[in-house]
This record gives sequence, structure tokens and C-alpha cells, in this order.
Amino acid sequence: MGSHALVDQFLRYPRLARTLAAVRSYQRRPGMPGFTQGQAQYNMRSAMDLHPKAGKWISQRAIRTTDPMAWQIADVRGSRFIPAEEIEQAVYGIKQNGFYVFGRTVDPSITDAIRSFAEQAPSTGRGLDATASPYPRQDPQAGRYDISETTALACPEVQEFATDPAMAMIAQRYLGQPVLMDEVAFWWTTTRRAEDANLNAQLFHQDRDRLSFLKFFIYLTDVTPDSGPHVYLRGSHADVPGSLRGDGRKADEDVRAAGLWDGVIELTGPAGTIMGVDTIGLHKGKTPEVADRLALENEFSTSLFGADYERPQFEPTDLVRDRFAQMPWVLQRYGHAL
Ligand SMILES: O=C(O)CCC(=O)C(=O)O
Repeated sequence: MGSHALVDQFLRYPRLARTLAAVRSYQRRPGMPGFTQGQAQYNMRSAMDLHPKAGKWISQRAIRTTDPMAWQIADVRGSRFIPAEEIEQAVYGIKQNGFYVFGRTVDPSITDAIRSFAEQAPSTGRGLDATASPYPRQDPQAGRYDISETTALACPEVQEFATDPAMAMIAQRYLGQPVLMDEVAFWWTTTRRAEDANLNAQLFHQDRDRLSFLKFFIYLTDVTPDSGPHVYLRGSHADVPGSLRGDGRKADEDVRAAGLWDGVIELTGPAGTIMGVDTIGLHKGKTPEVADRLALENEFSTSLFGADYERPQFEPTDLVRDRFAQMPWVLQRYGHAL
């Protein structure tokens, strides 16, 4: 290790201490603080180089939510995505491997509705200098097209997915702290522009926008090894060698060089497949070769400390109003729309 790298390694410890203090101060602010200072975001990401569990460690020490409402979750039997009887198994599977693929696929009437919505919704091609417009499925120009959260929430089934109580319950049990729903992402990946792998999250990386979080993905198209599966390094949520701990993208070669390629899993499945994934573990999307992929994702985290977040405006369905009444803390980011 060069002297610069050694100094940087050492500096992660004071950055960890500063992050603990910054999170405590953030949590003391009333309501939902608007943003986290850039330097504090940098310190957090840098401290997370120390170990894949560093963010969870900080979260457990710095975030003490006293509001009893924070634990309250709507009836999990109301979920049309996750069977209530699979919740414990899912928590166990994520703890063991870093991910869990649910045994049941979602009813095609739901996936068809979400996919039809995505076929006409405005989306933005990464790396293109163009305004949002419907995904040009027959002739895409970019490797990834993102549909914004505000746009996505015009679809009632996306609202239902975003506010799912069973997913909130799994995140709460897995992370051992109250969680709030902090992000919805919705995107197509295409067979084009494989050279933009970095831009399109198709190189291994850890997510570090928050300290402690869990994501759920649903495929809205059939996903085979050739059509862009989500790829995960089994067990990397719990530990990885020093060579793979830094922030930023890593090539497949880096994972091979660490002798870990046997642990790389491609998560395939038909439209309607759902998975819970701790994306502090090393993961990526695989560039599709034969067909595009549509995926929808939500994230639950223990705090909004970290990356800037949106407060989308949308017209809530009756179901979402009802869920908000039952779990206002979990859904607080949508409070202004309700
Ligand atoms: O496309 C995928 O499966 C992974 C995407 C991802 O890791 C990201 O957007 O950060």
C-alpha cells in the first residue's frame, strides 16, 4: 500500500467518528431534514470503506427513534407481492446470503399493468442529451432508460409496490430498526451501449446513499442469463476482502482476482419475480444481450441521512391513503402528497 493509500485508510476512522456525530445531530432535527451536507455525505461513504457492516454499525449507534409509531406497519396480509408466510424465511435468507428470491411470482395482471405503463411513460436515456419521452423499445439509443419516481407513481400498481407493508416488515426485521421507504427506481436496461456499463450500474459496486437499507426488486419482463439479470456476490453484505472494499465500480476481474467468482449469482426469473437484496453487498446489472429488461425497485432505510432525496407529488390511491393512515412513519416521505 502506498503512503497516500495508507493515510487515506487511516483517515476513515476520524470520518467514521464525524459521521456518527453528524447522524446524531441530523436525527435531532425536527421533522424530515431536507438534505445532508456534501462533506458529511463524503465522510459517510468514506467510512463505509472500512467494512460492509460499517453503515449498519453507525445506524444502530446513532439512530434511536423513540416514536412508537415508527415500528407500526400495516397488515402484511394486505400485500399482493409478498406472501406473509415467507417473511421470516426471507429475513433469514437475506441475513445468510445478502439476497432472497421469493418462491411465488406476482399475479400477471399486476406485472402486465406496470409494464404497459412503462411502455408509454416518459423515460430518460442515460448519457443522452434528450428530454424524457416514451422508451423507444424497437430502437433504443442508450443502455438504460430511467422513469422518475414522480412519473412512476402515476401508476396505481407502482404505488402499491412502493408502500408494501410486507416489504417494510422484512426490512425492519432484517435491519433491526424502524425503517422508512426512501426511494423508488424504475428502469429499462437494453442490449445497446454495453460500453456505458459504468454509467448504467453494470459493473460491481456497493450502494452507499444511506447507512443501513434494504432494496426490493421486481422483474416486469422475463429475465434469463442473456436478458440482464441482477448479479450478486453471495455473502458480500457481511464481508469482503480489503481489495473490494473501496467505493466505486469494480471489474469482474477484481472479483476473480479475489478468488470469489464462485460466489457470483445471476438472479434470473420470469416476470413477477421478486427479490429482497442488501445492496451494500457487491452487485451489478448484467448488460442484456438478447432482450431488454424492465425492473422496479424500492428501498427502505433507517434514516434519510445521506444522498439528497425526492418528495414526489402524486395522486395517491385509496389503498395508499389507507396505508399512510396505518404507517405514517414508514411512509413519511410521501406525507406532503397525502
Ligand atoms: O440493474 C440492476 O440489476 C442493478 C442496478 C443497480 O445496481 C443500480 O442502479 O445501482
